[in-house]
Amino acid sequence: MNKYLKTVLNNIKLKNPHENEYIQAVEEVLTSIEPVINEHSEFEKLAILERMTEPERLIIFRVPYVNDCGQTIVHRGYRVQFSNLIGPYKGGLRFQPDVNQSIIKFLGFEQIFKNALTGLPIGGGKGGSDFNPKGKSDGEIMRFCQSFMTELYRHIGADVDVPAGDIGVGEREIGYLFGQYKKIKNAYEGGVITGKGLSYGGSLVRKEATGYGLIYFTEEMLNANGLSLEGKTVTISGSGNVAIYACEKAFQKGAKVVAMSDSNGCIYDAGGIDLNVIKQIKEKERGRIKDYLKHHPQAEYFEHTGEDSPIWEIKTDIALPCATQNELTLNSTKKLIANGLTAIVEGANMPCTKEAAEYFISNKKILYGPAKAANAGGVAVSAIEMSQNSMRYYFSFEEADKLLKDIMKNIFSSCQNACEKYNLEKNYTAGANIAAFTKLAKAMKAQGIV
Ligand code: NDP
Ligand code: 2IT
Repeated sequence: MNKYLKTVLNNIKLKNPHENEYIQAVEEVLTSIEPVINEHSEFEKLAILERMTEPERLIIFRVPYVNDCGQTIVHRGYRVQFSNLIGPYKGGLRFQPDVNQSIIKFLGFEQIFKNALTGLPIGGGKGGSDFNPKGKSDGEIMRFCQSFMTELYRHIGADVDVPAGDIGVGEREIGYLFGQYKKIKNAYEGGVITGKGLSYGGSLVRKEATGYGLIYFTEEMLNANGLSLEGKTVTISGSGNVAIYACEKAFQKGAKVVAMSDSNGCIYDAGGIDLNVIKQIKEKERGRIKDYLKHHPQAEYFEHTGEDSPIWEIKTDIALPCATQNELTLNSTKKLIANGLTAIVEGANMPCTKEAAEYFISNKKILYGPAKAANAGGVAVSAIEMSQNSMRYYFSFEEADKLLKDIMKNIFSSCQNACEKYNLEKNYTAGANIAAFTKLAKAMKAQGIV
């Protein structure tokens, strides 16, 4: 590895010793941009990599709320404002008990590159809390969101930092967060948060955007390699926002989704998943995926017990991990490949462990669509929501969907062009990192030492 890259990576490991997810995300980017670093000897003097890997700021705050029993509970809130090189900090909020500094920083770091790939003017940020929304009443969720925003509001703004949803934060939470922001500021600033409900400033297609975008990207990648989605078997981990709309679009494209999961286990329905039942269980009842069998007793359920998710043991042409980071291990990778996998495309952020990702990349027969390119549709339509808020005008579903489709197409082209330019064969991970990094490094150089 190039000496400058090696030094930067070693320093990051020394400075952030317990931040495994953050180090994993940085290492992947740094190892794949070597050909660009070799072309630019001035980057070292300008500390381009040191600046790109150090967040502009990381805000940590106390979030107290009163639960339904009258007990005061204290959580920790985070917002990392990683880079505003090409636009306001932009990225979701995650409410999940595992949330910690490493996870927020890895997500914020990934977001800088993903957002650059969309071609839209958005920088990178991320936030969240170790609060667990599961099993909480609407009142508890509302009070938690209000408390979270009572601190966050002073750090955000339509031209400063624009949060949105992620795991555990959907339209309900965004509504409560926005309501509290508006109350504090006494102003309707629609572009301060995205993923809003359609009745008060949201965009058509935002709900569907990440999942639909993932399938548009998959289709581009397959077509470029002489393949198509028609008739393919697909398995999708997770059954949240990304997974549900990836499933919907996959069916529309003539593929057959046979398995989905949640953190407890996965269902397998050989005839094809009944997505209306999944929507009913997950979007309305907030229930467990196992309940699918009450509606479809012919389906099978496999409990998630060990480290590896049972969903990756199911034979499939296309695997779409859409749950969480490091959900797909080397062991699962080998099983998927032994079962005849054609393509893996990431809906979740960094769903493959380091070893799994490296194994996929080294296997030239597998097409591998990396998260920061393939799941960028969500944030892209968030940026389109911001544009509509500024214009005081709304696009139709067809207009917003067409913009999304074109963006995903362009993202795939950017990855492919970088692969061609640097002779990377079909290593779209390196292609995505190089395309985004090139743009960001240029902006950083132009803006001086700040
Ligand atoms: P949701 O909260 O809507 O759904 C998350 C899903 O993943 C649930 O089915 C959940 O199961 C499952 N899951 C979460 N943690 C685990 C775990 N540790 N093991 C197994 N399953 C798990 O979130 P989203 O669909 O919005 O997000 C999913 C992924 O996509 C995340 O990685 C997110 O960062 C990424 N993403 C989201 C975007 C968006 O616009 N929402 C945009 C781009 C990426 P359970 O209910 O049992 O916890
Ligand atoms: O990971 C992601 O890109 C998101 N959670 C969406 C972020 C956004 O600002 O819409």
